Formats: sequence, structure tokens, C-alpha cells
Amino acid sequence: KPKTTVLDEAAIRRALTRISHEIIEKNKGVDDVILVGIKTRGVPLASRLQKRINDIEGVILPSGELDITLYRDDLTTKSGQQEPELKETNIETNIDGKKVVLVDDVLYTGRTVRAAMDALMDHGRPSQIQLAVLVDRGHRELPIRADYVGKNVPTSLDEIVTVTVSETDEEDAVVIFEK
Ligand code: 3GP
Ligand code: 5GP
Ligand code: MG
Repeated sequence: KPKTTVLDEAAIRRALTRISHEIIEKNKGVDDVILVGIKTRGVPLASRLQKRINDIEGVILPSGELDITLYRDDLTTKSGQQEPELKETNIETNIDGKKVVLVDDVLYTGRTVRAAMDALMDHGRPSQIQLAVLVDRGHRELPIRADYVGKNVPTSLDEIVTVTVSETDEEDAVVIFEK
């Protein structure tokens, strides 16, 4: 099966460094900013942004995690038959009045992010929710967009975007497979 590397380790590092600067710029500093990673691979990405922002601004941002799972066995069948649901929330900080930056690896239909926003709203009353993703692969089914994008990767529906991170996988890479 043909595969193409769209981001290698250095490209992922540079994208996350750029996004860190963009988060600081857009928020005019990092006062009241909280990072929330969407499990699984949004979590290590959020933690890398936290480290980068600390390197740049000298501030360790509060962070949290959301576990949103798609209750379906066939990941390749999409479109609304089954909605992603919240499995677990781990956000220790009070998010009232805070600017929450959701972090995920891939943005696709937007349904996971919608579920994540629901979960945040149940948890408190953030003043803003922003979205950072490593890859935007297109094919949105909801009016959702990312504020920070590592790379826009136009895909066809029968392609698979594989994101690996060194925290849980062998290496840092984003690879497109054709089915
Ligand atoms: P992640 O938990 O690291 O984000 O959704 C479970 C895993 O399956 C995800 O890993 C994701 O990387 C991978 N995956 C690959 N293709 C798809 C897809 O089309 N939809 C979803 N929801 N996940 C996919
Ligand atoms: P959405 O809800 O936007 O359709 O999908 C977003 C979530 O599903 C992300 O958390 C992401 O991990 C996963 N996902 C959707 N499509 C892909 C894909 O092509 N590749 C990978 N790696 N993850 C995907
Ligand atoms: Mg994910």
C-alpha cells in the first residue's frame, strides 16, 4: 500500500513551536489560558505545547484531558450513524472565565470537537474555546474550524492519516496511507 510522510519529526517539532507562538500571540500572552488534550494523541501534543510555551513565556499553563470515544467498531464508516461520546474528563482547574485551547491530533468531521465542547460547557463556563490540531484532513460535517493548524492535509475519504508520537509510538510522524 502506498504511503506518504506528510510531517516528519522535525516538521512536527517546528509546527508545534509555531503553534505555541501563535497561541501566545492570539491571546496577547497566556493569562487565563488552559490547555486541554483530547485522548489519546491530543494529550502528548498538549503537553509538548505546554513545555514550548514555558520555554518561551516562562509560564506553565494549567492542563487537562478529555477522553472522547467513538462507539463504533469500523472507524472507516463515518457520517453520523454513531456520535462520539465523552468517556472521561480530567480537568482539575476551574475553567470559568478561562480561555480553553482544545488540542487534538487530527480534525476530520468535527464531531469529536463538538463533543469536547459539550463536555467543557458541562464542566464550567469558559470565556473562549479555541482549537489546535496537528493535522486538518478536511471533510467537515459541522461548522467547526481550527484556530491553530500544524498542517492542512487535503485527503480523500479512502485515505487514512496515521499520527504517531514518541510518547506512545516508535517515532514522531504523520503518514497518509491509501487503502
Ligand atoms: P488517537 O486516540 O491517538 O487520537 O480513534 C481512535 C484512534 O484511531 C485515534 O487515535 C486515531 O488516530 C485513529 N484513527 C484513524 N483513523 C480514524 C478515523 O477515521 N476516525 C477516528 N475516530 N479515529 C481514527
Ligand atoms: P472527527 O470527529 O473530527 O471526525 O475526528 C477527530 C478525531 O478522530 C481525532 O481525535 C482523531 O484522532 C480521530 N481521527 C479522525 N480521522 C482520523 C484520521 O484520518 N487519522 C487519525 N490518526 N485520526 C483520525
Ligand atoms: Mg485523536
